Formats: sequence, C-alpha cells, structure tokens
Amino acid sequence: MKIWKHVCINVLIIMCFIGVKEGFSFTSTSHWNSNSEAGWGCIDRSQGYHTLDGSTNTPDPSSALKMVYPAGFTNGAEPAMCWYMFPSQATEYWVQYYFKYSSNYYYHSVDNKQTYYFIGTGNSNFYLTVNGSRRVNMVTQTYVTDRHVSNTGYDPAVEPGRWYKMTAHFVMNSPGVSNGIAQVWLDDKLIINKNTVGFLSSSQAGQGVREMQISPVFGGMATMTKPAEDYQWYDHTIISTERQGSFPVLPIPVSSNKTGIPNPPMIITIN
Ligand SMILES: [Ca+2]
Repeated sequence: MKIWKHVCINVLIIMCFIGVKEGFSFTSTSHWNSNSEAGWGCIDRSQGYHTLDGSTNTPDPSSALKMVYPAGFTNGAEPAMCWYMFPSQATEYWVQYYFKYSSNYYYHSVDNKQTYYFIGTGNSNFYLTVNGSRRVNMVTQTYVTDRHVSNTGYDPAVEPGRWYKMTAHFVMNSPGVSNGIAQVWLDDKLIINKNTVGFLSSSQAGQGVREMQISPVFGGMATMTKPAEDYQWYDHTIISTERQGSFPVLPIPVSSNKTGIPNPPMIITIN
C-alpha cells in the first residue's frame, strides 16, 4: 500500500510537470481579417488610426492591417497600437510577420519602429525597427540598453512599396548575464545573430516576455513631420514558443559582432 502511495504521488508530480510545460507552449496566428483575431486588440492614437485593407496585394489574402499617418504627423508617436498578451510569459519564442511601407513613405531619420516586446510586468522592452538608413535593427531598452545592428554581413536597405517577411527568435538571458539570443531574418536571410544580449536583469529572474505590440512609432528624438499621408501594413503575424515549419533554419548564434563566417581565400592574379 505504501509503495502504491509513492507511485501515485510520483505520477501526480510528473503530470504536474507535463501540465506546466503544455500550458507554457502556445502559438497565435492572425491573418488580420479582423482586428481582434487570435487574441489581438487595437486602439487608435491621437494622430492617426488603423484599418483593415483588402486592396494592398498582401501575400496573405485578403486583408492586412493598415497604419495611417496623416500629413502633419509628428515624431515620437504611432498612429495606432495593436497588442497580443502571451498566455504566459515566455523565455524563448519566435515571431514572424509581413510588413510593407507605402511607396511614398517618409522615413524618420532615427527609427521607423515596428514591433515591441515587453518583459515581466514593467516597461522593460525591446523592439524591431527600420532605422534612418532603412536597415533592420533590434533595440533593447532592458537590462542592457543597446542598438543591435547586422553582424552577419547581410544588411539590405528596406525599400518602400514592397512586402517583406520579418522573422525573429529570442531567448532570454540568464538574469544579469548578457547571454541572451537574438536572431532576426528578413525574407529568410539572417541579419542579426547574437548570443550576447541582456534582456533580464538579476532582479528579473523567472520573468519573460508577456506581450507583443505592433506599435509603429515614427521616431526618434529628431523633430520630423510627415509631409503627406503615408502608410505601413502588417499581416500574417505568428507568435509561438515553438519553431514553425515555415520558419528559417536556426543557425548557431555567435558571440562576436563579426560575421563568424571566414572570408573566402583571396584570388591572386599575376599579370
Ligand atoms: Ca491577411
């Protein structure tokens, strides 16, 4: 009887662990056929608004999320903010979405922010952005505030008027140690591949990311104003604690800011 009691307790403990693990895994996919699909919510800000657009040639028909920046829109704000609360805080997750800037898009000279990720219960966050040179950056406003730029040798300018696919994989660091992973792809090509990121401070042990926001802030501290109405679009957002089959192959993160890929041998020409 005593043995069976122990067996039963052990089975319960194992079931609890399985339950925690299962509860921790999640995947949310929105096709933006409505602004409340798959747990998302949206709110307009004072200077602009969002809408759903079925006429923008999205790679995920028929509808996409459209962010509208009216003429005169000034820096430091977003037209609207859409958010998704994670079912539980994640220490590792993937995100993928499509985005497009309108053909007349007026780029801010510092940042044209896209998506934010909030940690724990406070304002500690990091975001994916297109900087003033139209390069994809990842900026941490966290334990270690930093701007992460390409370290793979692939660093294309983001052109207006066409759709791109952004994919990212984030793994929180050991609290207080800068060993977090950030991997960012544009159209399946790796731009950022680091394992030196400081997301969590030593006082944030046990915390993870709680929320994703599509919050495309125009700016930047530099004072700039939109000369004409322009737009950003977002579509087919996937957030998951698991790597999806359609995602890029996971590379080994590197610890330096160099590419990590050796240069090809020089070809010496003797005239
Ligand atoms: Ca869609």
